Amino acid sequence: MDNLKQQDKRQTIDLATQEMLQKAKKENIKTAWDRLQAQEPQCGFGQLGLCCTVCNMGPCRIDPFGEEAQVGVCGANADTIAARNLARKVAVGSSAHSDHGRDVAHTLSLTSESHAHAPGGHAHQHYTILDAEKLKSVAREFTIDTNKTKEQIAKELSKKLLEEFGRQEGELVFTKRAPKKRQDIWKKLNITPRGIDREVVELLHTTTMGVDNDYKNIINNSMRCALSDGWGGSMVATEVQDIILGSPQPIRGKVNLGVLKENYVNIVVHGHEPILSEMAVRASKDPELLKLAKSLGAEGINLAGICCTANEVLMRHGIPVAGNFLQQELAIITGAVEVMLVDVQCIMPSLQEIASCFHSKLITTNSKARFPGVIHVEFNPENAYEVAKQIIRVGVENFANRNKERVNIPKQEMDLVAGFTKENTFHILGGKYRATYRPLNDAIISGRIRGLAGVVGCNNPKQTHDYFHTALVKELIKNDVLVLQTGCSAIACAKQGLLIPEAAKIYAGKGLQEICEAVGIPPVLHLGSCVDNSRILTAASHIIEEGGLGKDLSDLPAAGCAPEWMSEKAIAIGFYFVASGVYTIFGASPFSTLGSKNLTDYLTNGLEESVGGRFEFCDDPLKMAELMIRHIDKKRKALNLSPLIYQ
Ligand code: SF4
Ligand code: MSK
Repeated sequence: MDNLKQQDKRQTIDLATQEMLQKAKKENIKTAWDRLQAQEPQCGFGQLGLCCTVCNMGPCRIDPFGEEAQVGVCGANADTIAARNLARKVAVGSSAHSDHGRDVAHTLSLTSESHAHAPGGHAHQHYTILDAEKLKSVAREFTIDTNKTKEQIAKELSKKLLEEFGRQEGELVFTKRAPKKRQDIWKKLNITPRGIDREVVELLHTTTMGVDNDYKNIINNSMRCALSDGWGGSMVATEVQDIILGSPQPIRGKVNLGVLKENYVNIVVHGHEPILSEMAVRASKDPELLKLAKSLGAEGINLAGICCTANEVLMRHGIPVAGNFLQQELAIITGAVEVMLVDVQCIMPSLQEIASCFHSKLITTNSKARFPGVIHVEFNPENAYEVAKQIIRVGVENFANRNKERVNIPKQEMDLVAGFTKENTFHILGGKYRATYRPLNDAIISGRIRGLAGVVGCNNPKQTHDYFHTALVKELIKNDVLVLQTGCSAIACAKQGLLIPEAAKIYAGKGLQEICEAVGIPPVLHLGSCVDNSRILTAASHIIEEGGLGKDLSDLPAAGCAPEWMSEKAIAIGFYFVASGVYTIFGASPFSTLGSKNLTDYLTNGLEESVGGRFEFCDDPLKMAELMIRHIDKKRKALNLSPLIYQ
């Protein structure tokens, strides 16, 4: 374990964020950074994972210095308590992604039956099958005869996808995308995921009082649950969103709070599920609403996003991204947001209080995510366009209430290119007529590209906002590592100009630079939202299939990292990456396991022997880069690859 070291004491490296934090301070508005300060010192037992509230004989806590209580009332020791606490987080994280997947699969079902149509509405007011090719290719994986209409295929596919959630036996169909060797490892360890819901329920069951007391077994079951997310729920979400909303293509966009526009009605979409925000994009172009906006003195309607909903509408429509997780409050503090429309996940409970300091209206749309006293407009796929239009109308009408004296939109905005997928990235690398991973594999084999890194995850006010993402990624590309990103991490690096093709010349090593310049891609590829980490799994499987880089995902010269994570979903992602054979580093504080030396050792060392991947905890971005590069070089050596061309 590395020393946990905070390199940068600033709250954020992002100038727009700095400016808004000053405004917040001046106006006496509290943000996540202030609330963190108010919480300090945070609970030491919680940090070590040694507090248990599982049953009513507790709460129990283990003395970390070994002087007093070493077991809870029931006899559970530090290993059991810390492992159970962690497993519950894996279950929650997996359930969040997977429930998202279920909702999207349900929308596919409605689409196939024409229920997702507004009565009498125009085509753009409906969900339709926008990527028929992908529909057919996914349907074939489920052994569906594709010699039928799109709607018939969609109906059968949605049924089979929904059955994956309730499946009691067997294996999730998407696990067959993994290399054969990886599938065998899962079988040997009995961690091949069965049904998605089953894995979450079973894991939760094992963590209740008096069930599983073997920390290794708890971690193995946690891996099976997380695999049902990565190769199940998240993969369903990604694939079906591509089918009904269209597969992304590389697209230019803009990022940071400067995308909010002073003379426009600003509507900000925030959360994770793109089903409603897709309709918000369409409704923001509605002539009736545009006319109304103009009649109220606005030049138009400006839609922007926060967090992963932002990534979804960016990838498919080039809608600008106002910011990542820690900027959600700051977007409202600009004083220029008429409506913040939220769906589910990563929405700070503080938003309503902050919105109430301005004219801004917070609107919830999903019965799973309500806030007391907040306007709720329930959305479902059948009424999506109408709901989106209704919400945007609220925003347009609210424009008149904006206090212009209090508006302060930072100037910072940056260009980016997003919209890479496991399919199109390699069309690009292979050229129009060579849709193959061969050129990518050859670039790695020949030593132009050193390896691959997945850098993903959130922000956390415990760390200098955006610094860890960008310092790590700059160091990786400087060393010829091609970086794949999702989530708030991609937004962080985009704000620093790393997601434009020109970044290759400025920041990348010579080998990576040559590849990027030859095909016109940035050295950092934005693959989408958090559920789109599943794109990284399938891309990695295709690379193995292409040949020359080993037989299993753990053979690849590749590593993963979540430098500024905060969400339980990040833990689930980490578990499915590690269980898929990937060396994965987590920044910020470790998973609250340090109170159990055995458990921490198992996560950071023991797992490698069984699954080929393992966790690392480190709080220094340059050290993270060094560790990832060291791992990549170790894998290159094991594969007997050529030395790097330029080193
Ligand atoms: Fe305490 Fe055991 Fe109950 Fe946890 S399960 S609260 S350790 S008695
Ligand atoms: S939104 S899960 S803060 S990446 Fe996916 Fe960002 Fe983390 Fe939420």
